[in-house]
Amino acid sequence: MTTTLIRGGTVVTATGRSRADVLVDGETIVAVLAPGSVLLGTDLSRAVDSVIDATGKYVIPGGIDAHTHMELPFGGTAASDTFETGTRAAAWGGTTTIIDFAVQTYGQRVMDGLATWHEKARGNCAIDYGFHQIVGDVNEDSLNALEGLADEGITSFKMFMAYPGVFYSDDAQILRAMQGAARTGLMTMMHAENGPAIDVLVSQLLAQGKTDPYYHGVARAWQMEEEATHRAIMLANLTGAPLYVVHVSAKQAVEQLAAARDVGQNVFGETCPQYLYLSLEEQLAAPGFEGAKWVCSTPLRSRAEGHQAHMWQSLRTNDIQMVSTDHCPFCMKGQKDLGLGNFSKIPNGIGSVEHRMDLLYQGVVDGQISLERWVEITSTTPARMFGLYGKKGVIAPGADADLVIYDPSGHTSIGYEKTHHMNMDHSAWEGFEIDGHVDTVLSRGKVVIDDNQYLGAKGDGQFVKRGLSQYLI
Ligand code: DUC
Ligand code: ZN
Ligand code: ZN
Repeated sequence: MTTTLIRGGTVVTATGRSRADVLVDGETIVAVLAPGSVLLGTDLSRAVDSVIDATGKYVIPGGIDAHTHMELPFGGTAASDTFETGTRAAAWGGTTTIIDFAVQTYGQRVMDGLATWHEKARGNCAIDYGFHQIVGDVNEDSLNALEGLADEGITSFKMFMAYPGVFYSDDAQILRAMQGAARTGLMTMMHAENGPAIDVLVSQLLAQGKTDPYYHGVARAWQMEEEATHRAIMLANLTGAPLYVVHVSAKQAVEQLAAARDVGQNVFGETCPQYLYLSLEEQLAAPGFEGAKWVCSTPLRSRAEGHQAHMWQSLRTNDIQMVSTDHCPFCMKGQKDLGLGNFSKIPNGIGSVEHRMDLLYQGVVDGQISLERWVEITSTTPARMFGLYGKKGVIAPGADADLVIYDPSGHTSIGYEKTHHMNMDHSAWEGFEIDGHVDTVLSRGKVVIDDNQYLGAKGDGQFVKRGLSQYLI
């Protein structure tokens, strides 16, 4: 077993920061020590196999991106990152665990869909990974399958109120699945947009010749998100199921969640970097077909209406609990361009798995969130929300040595095709400058990124079985 001492850094957790040394034995953190690293008279730096100097840097628990879609079949194509390329890019950006979505397609059995996702990921990942289960066909058989999901280490499942004819579940299906969730303690995750109403608006816009990417945002109006969020909350309220709404982008949807939480309902919301930084006016409305780079659902919202500022505020007030990426990359050539002349055919998704930690750290620099809150919303809460806490999301003896050494004096220019590691021919983040840098990344004790080099290997990452959410009551 290799022993490593990370010396001289400032250890930052969700609850505070302090100068401390971190001792790693094999894959596990074994001690967090007062600086100086002397234990029972022994200078630890002489006793260990390797020493990493973290002087002037932050030592944080590895990021957990609880919402990714590697290789997701969507819109007649598939997300361009494989588990290999996507998890390697995640490691570059200081994320050491992803939770991807296994898909049950319409007519398929849940456990068959899950088996397919295991096959895609097994032996290919650079970092640890878990799965949520997408239930694309709620029927008697899939409801029964949900009962056995926790035994597989999958303690959350997602349904869609959008995408009729693909992933869509109607209210009756959602109600039945939530009844199961209330019984089993599985977390219900919801894509909350009113899909059937959106489809009417899409047809009307196309009939008027409004075919540019911008109209994707017009069709998927905030009212569609607010209404669906409210409906999901009410169905969860009726059944007693815990509810986690994914990729919240509209301030009105946040208000629905906040109101439910205020009266004691166990509901949660996740947002994504794109809803903090990007907008309908600046990105989706870009000239020509450029806006296709930012077609995702829920869509980017209007800055004039104040959604982005409200989202940062919600992170401060805990009306939104965490930030994932909804990483779902598509190349412009051969993928996004399927929607030339018809915005509804543009595959939905943005690639961000590599940039989440940096983009949120910039929020610290800009005074939007505290350093501790950065760690909380990118690592600790995801771990607690999805049954990983203890092993992940914390720097403490017994935890996996998933660690990031982050340099606040460093700099990262993100986004250009040649400077990121995601399998994309463009970047949604081109031109973003970050006042910080991911220097070193350890994944279960192994240094996988150091000094701008990738030192890991395909297959380093293991499937992680998750327990129930810590947020259940
Ligand atoms: N939204 C996206 O942007 N892509 C994949 C699926 C989704 O819900
Ligand atoms: Zn979704
Ligand atoms: Zn998603």
